[in-house]
Amino acid sequence: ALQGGMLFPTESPSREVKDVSGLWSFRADLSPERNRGFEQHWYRSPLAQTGPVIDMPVPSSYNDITQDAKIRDFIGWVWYEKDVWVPARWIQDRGARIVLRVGSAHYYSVLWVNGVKVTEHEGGHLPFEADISGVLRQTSGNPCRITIAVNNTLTLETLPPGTIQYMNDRSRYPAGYFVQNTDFDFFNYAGIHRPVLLYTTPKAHIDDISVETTFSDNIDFFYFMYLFSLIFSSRTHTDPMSVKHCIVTSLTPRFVWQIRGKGFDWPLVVKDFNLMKWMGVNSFRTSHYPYAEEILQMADRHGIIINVCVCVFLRRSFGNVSLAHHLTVMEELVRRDKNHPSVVMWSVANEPASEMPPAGFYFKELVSHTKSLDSSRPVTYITDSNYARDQGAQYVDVICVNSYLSWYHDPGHTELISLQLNTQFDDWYDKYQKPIIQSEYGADAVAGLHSDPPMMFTEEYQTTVLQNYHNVFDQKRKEFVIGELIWNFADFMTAQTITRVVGNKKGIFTRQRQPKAGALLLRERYWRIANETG
Ligand code: GCB
Repeated sequence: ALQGGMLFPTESPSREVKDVSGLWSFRADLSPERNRGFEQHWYRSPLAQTGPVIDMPVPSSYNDITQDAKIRDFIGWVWYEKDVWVPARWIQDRGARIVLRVGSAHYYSVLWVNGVKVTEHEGGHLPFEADISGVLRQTSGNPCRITIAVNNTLTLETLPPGTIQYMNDRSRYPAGYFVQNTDFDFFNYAGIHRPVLLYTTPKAHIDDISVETTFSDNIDFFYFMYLFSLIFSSRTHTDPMSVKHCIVTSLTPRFVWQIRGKGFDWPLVVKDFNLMKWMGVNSFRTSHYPYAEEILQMADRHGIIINVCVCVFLRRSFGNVSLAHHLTVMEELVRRDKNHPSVVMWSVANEPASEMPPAGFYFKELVSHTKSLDSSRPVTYITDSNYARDQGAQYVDVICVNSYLSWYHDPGHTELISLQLNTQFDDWYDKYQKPIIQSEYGADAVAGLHSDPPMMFTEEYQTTVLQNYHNVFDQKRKEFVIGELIWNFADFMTAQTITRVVGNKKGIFTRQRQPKAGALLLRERYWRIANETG
């Protein structure tokens, strides 16, 4: 189990926070083995002394910052460095603890301060930190030099997993040529994605707290009511809009924008919350990885509920190594997010290969471990497996199903959605008698592309798919369907493949956050449901 807490750094009379984000020096290690930085100890001296450096903003993905496709598609170690001034009183005050904290960096990170290694961390979306008081007091250096090496390589042991494939056919590929294969559908943005902070606490300090939320209402027998009641009782600024009898109407914001990739960006976060409120959305799913804590804080304040996800696409790895790492990631996630009233359910995976035999044991362990970390919230994972072959649904509290009827199956045949979706829901419910959320559904639409009768990739086709799903939701939510989450809030970047036209276009907003016809359809629907259910 993890040692200690991971409280969000907040200023107080006894704690100071210094944000050292901004412009950092940067170099990608383009050497064939990608290991020159470690061989030549790039952390020992200023980075500019061991080779050329470029400016790199933090927080931001590095991929889209330059004009160089080698940087966009880089796989391996990149090196970041910044000189920062540590207030003299922090260093002099022996009762002060000085901590260096990285909100997140994708995927594997090593940290040095003045050439001394202070920590390393595996995992792309959760914070890590190191007490650097000792190093700062021993190495007299001020300004102090922070060096962070970040490696985005994904393997079968990482979450999300991936594989590195060497291309050995010398008639087609140069020596040493390799590619990163992944099974997930978003661009593998990399770099330092969330703020880098220095903060102090007194030596004797509170390291962790646990807030227990209680119910303020007689809400118990439906799961969706349970979901909502958590917010009701524990928010300090309660939104007067009553949501307790309504279904989860929702979407998946990605907080990924142009240029900065996955880099945390306040204007984007506030814009996306404004768009969600404009639409009447009452929840969202952090679909494929944990989002920044600032986003959870926004959700707490605005009364939007979240289902937090830890990882994606366990398509191939069901080994013991990945289970052990997966349990650790759940510990890090629950430690970080347990006190957010907006977090109403833990999701341990997205579209795993849950029909494979090892999946039964894997999900049994994963779900029970998560429940042992937090017994107050339901646990789920998102499945796209066949109900009859799925091995893990028996362990979850809510069944979350993704389906793309008339898209990946029966393309063009929206008239089949009603029959197939009814069958999908009845199959799952008859087998498990558990509440069901449609956790993804949708269709790609290139904004501005039109056709009537509708054709795939037009705005009309997207709205027709949504409308057909909604007709079924409206019947089934009287029974056991407790939520609908459209895929996706906004278009987003993916790897280059023949099925993606500069990214995934299933957004109801473009990447620039302009609405397609589907956004207006959903806006009308969500407000109508909110009004009907009071
Ligand atoms: C899914 C995945 C999501 C994809 C989506 C799609 O089921 O969870 O990552 O982007 O389908 O559009 O194919």
